[in-house]
Amino acid sequence: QEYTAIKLRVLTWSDAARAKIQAANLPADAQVYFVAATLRPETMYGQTCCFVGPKVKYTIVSTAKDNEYLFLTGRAARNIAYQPGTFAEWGQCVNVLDLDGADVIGTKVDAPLSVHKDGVYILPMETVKETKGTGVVTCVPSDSPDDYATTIDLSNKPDYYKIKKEWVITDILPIIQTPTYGNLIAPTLVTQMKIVSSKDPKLAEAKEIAYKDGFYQGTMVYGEFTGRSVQEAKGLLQKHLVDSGNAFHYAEPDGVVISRSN
Ligand code: ZZB
Repeated sequence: QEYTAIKLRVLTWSDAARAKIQAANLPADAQVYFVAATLRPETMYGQTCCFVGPKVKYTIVSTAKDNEYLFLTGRAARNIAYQPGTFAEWGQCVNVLDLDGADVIGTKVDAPLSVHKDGVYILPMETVKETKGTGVVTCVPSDSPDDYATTIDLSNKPDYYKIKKEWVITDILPIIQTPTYGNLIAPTLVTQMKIVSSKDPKLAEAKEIAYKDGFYQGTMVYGEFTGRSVQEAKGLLQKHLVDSGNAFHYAEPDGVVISRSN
């Protein structure tokens, strides 16, 4: 799978994460980035939050470049260390601190290209898979049915999810128009298919439809490439994000988990 890995810079830590980070003695000028693996770089304008699995294990690793640290699963960190470019030395990723997803909920991050310029929050998504991508999922509720369904759940039951209601952005920005589903494909599909929660099995089909329709029929209705097809805009926005230092390519090895004994 060929992902674009988007870097969301930490603005303020949640209380639980701050305590552990202080104990781990990160340098004062450390820049930590949540790394979200996406197949949809053209949708990044619409990021409203970023998801972690509350029970998933994550790690903060040093890239040994410019006081830069990455937050992601240990498995993804090792895979990325074996791709040239992101870490100063090939194969060298120094683990600084292990954290649970639950620790970082409420952290505020800067999401590149998002219209929410003051930052967005790290929120829980129970369906995040530890074995896919980086275990960090940036949320675009206009175009991802899973993200929309999770947003509704979080906004309806903030106490249950141990979050503040004001961390959940429910205002949804149209980014892509398709002839069949209008300019908010994910909310439209969730309503039409009577999807009732973020764990509804019908979400797999909704995601399939949203990918296909968005890619083959979609036109950008927001941002620099307004009026262009999604097929064109995808590559242009990926390049823009990579060239500006806000993302890098992440090719996930198929079914192979690189591991080391130490
Ligand atoms: C932003 C985004 C915007 C995404 C969208 C999708 C859509 P796939 O198709 O199964 O390979 N994702 C990434 N990692 C995980 C994970 N560990 N657990 C759960 N979900 C994950 O999945 C790739 C997409 O699934 C990624 O692209 C990411 O969400 C999420 F408008 O990033 B995406 C119709 C989908 N639209």
